Amino acid sequence: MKFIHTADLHLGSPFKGLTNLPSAIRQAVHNSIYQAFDTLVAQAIDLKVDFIVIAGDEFDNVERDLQAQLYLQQKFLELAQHHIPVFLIYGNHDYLTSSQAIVSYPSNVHVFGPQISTVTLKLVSGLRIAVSGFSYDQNHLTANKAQSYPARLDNVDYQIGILHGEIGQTNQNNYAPFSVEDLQSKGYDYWALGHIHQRQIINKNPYIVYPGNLQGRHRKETGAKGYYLVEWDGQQTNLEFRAVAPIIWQNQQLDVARIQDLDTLIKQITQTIANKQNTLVELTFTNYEKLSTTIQGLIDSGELLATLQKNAQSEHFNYIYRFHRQFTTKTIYQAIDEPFWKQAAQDVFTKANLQQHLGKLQQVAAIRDVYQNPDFLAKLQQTAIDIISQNKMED
Ligand SMILES: [Mn+2]
Repeated sequence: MKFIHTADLHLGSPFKGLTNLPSAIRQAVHNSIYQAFDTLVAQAIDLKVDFIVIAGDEFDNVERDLQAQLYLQQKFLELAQHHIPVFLIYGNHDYLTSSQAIVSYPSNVHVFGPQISTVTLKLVSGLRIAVSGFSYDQNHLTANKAQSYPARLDNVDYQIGILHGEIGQTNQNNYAPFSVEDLQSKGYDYWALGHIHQRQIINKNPYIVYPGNLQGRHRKETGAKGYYLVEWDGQQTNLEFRAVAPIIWQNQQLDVARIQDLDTLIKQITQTIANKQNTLVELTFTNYEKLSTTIQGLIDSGELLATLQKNAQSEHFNYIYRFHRQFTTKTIYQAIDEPFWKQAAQDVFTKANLQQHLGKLQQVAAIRDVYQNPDFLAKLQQTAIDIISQNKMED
């Protein structure tokens, strides 16, 4: 028995902030999710999987882009022609509302409603499969839904729980918070999770799995993206990650500490991103302060990046969409003029400023006590220093 576990397609993603890309690359990015799912469906048919599980956030937003809906309908029809069932839930991004205009899916697709329910399926091989799940009917679910899933059915060979959510405490987390123990206690054979876009196997016995999203959509969703092919041999469950995302977001680093001239820098940049295809690269220069000021000028002004971008190929591209300048914190810190910093700190962290900041809160004795503690000003200054040195020296 084998099935595909995927989640978080986010069809209809607007891909904000990519307006500066060359049009061919921008088009490729916009098509990428559809292309990734095309590949998934083609492989499902090729591999003759028994069914597909989609664990929420099929659509990027509640209104559900019509093109995305018709696309999914078409893909589900293709799967219907090959007798491949689909079990799906909706997540926090595409939760069910009464005002949605929704296209219908063919009968091979089972959509779970807002109440937790279980459906069974008998495979051609005779194996009996149960799938339990529910769809969001609101953006936030602070209740622990996992605990309300039914115990494993006795008369099935394999039971799967589909859940869109994240590990956390009830009422402290908005996405159907659960614990690993909650899931384990149900006795299911596999938990098909969605919501977290980073692929991860949380537990192996039974498998509790986030497949991650199918296609990265921005600079924080880096690396290969795809789905899990899950096989059960009657004893053991085995997982195989299959990358299908046509475009990869990647962070690359280049240490520029020893680079003294522009030719070397350009050569090393080119080498760093070589051998990559259809990759959007954020390139971080480490030890940035070691570069000469003239080279820094070319980077700071955006001229170097713009030039490299202009020369980038739009087919099989490895495109740098952003330079990130990373300074050695210690060095930059020493570079701040010491007397100047001290003067600034004295000017900012005064009793008068603090009192003004406190306002009416001064009337609360406990708060006033804290503020009047002589160590407090010093602590505040140190905190400011820490924050500045950790976060603010980066671009
Ligand atoms: Mn999502």
